[in-house]
Amino acid sequence: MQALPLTMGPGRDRTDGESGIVTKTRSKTQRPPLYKVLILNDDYTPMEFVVHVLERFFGMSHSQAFELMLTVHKKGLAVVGVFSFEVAETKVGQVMDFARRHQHPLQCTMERE
Ligand code: TYC
Repeated sequence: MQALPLTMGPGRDRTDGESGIVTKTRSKTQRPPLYKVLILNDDYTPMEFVVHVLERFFGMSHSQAFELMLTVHKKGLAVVGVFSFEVAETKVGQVMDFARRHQHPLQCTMERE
């Protein structure tokens, strides 16, 4: 059997029943959608609480967290990170639950990128 050039990258071999010509089915790999996690400003949540949330749930250093908190304070909101649906959903839940338990009105949401 003759070797065929692989010009189409990875894919499944198909053999046409009649002619025996080998063709390739292009495998279009779809990337899963990503979600932005946003944190929103409000007038009541203490700045230090927001900094703590960013350190605790988003693995930020104190200075990174402080800087992002100030961005939210000044601009109204900011993207904290971009994650898969499941990870974004978990982080939003953790932040909302933590804020509620401390009786702060801090809001955290997610949005498809
Ligand atoms: N605006 C709040 C204050 O002045 C601080 C704050 C920052 C609250 C960021 C929420 O996501 C937030 N105490």
